[in-house]
Amino acid sequence: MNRSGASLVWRRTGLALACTAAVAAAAAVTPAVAGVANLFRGDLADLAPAAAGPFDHASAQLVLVGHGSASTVVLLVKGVDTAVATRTFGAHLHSGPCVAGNGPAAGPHYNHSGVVPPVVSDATEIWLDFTVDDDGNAQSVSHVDWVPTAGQRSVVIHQDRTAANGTAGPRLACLPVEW
Ligand SMILES: [Cu+2]
Repeated sequence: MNRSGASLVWRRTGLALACTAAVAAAAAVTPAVAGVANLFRGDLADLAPAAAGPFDHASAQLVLVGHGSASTVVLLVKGVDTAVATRTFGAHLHSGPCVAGNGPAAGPHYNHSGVVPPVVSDATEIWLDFTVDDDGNAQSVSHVDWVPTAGQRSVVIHQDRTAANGTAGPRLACLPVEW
């Protein structure tokens, strides 16, 4: 009887571990599960290597939180050249990968509208424009009522703030966002 009981406890523990592993695996492939957060961090890749730029020594982290069918996305940038303090830069989630020296590789903005041509706005795309402070740091938050699908994606930082039509000038740097 004791041995049977011990066996049952072991089995339950094993099941609990298996469940934990399954949840961790699900979190790695999709943020669509309520309360799941994906974190991406690292040095920014240079998309304009021909000239020195304000993000050449900067790093960033992106937190992508899926809650139900909505997402909250937080971008933190640090190490920006303080010569550009108070300036606002455009930043967006792009559908393609972050490849140093290759701005076009990031592709277009990730767009959720599902129509051609896409409806472009801060509700159909994840826009993360930020203003650099006196210490070379910046942060921004976007909230959308949908969840981006997994893939090799990136956050691209542009030279200008984002215009109403979604344009923001040349691509300066990017952060890989792949899950
Ligand atoms: Cu962009």
